[in-house]
Amino acid sequence: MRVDIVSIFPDYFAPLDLSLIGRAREQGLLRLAVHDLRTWTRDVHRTVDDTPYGGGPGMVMRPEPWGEALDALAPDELAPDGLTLPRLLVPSPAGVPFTQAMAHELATESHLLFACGRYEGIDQRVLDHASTRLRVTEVSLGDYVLFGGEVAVLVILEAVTRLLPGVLGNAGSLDDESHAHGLLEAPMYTKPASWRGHEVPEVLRSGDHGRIARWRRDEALTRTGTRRPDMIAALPPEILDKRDVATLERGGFPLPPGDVAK
Ligand code: JAH
Repeated sequence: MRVDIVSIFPDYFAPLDLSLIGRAREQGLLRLAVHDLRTWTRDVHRTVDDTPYGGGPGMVMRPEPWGEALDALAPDELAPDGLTLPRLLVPSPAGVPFTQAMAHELATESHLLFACGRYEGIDQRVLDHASTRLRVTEVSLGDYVLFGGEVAVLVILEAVTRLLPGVLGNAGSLDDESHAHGLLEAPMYTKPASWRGHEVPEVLRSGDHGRIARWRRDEALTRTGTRRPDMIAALPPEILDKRDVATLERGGFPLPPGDVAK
């Protein structure tokens, strides 16, 4: 996968040299380049912002540098493979919610291009114009406001990169994790069995794999019911068996609408 990032603060992306993302880059699984938006300014002050039409506080990112940046990084001419037109992602509190499902979808793309806004955002015409050539998605990580899109890009890239073939050693760990099956995960423990007066639950030391699986399922259900009732309501009811229903009813959690499995 190829990834280009455009930002007025390229130093924010230093962590992408580290850890598993750094290794994915060294292995050639991820070809990542960070670009300074000011590369595409033409005035002596390398200005990227201006006052908003219609008035109001703050500044808006000028369209011209963004237009030139996107022209340079997503040229009109397709490469011979016909697959190099990138998907343009723009973090914004006004975007569509970023989810694990979207991370999986983005992990299938061959080229992602991230545009990091600052101030009150990017002139709307940049996205309107880009939409005539590229697939543009404004994406939100949650209902809060940051100084700019940089940290959101780090989050999105981490979620996507770990899904790329060859990046995670153990492929199995992707299947059971939270959000893979619509429930939060059961708590995890390691040695020692007793620590500062807190014990590892006996069932996990029993060696009885059936009991352990049932316990973990019940913990996942009750945790999700307590912390994320919205996720219980959104479960496909057919993934719940009779024992799941009994666990949810015991906890007083409402069942998702529809028929559960036998
Ligand atoms: C703030 C440009 N959903 C997280 C998020 C993403 C982007 C921004 N804020 C929050 C943001 C200012 C300018 C983007």
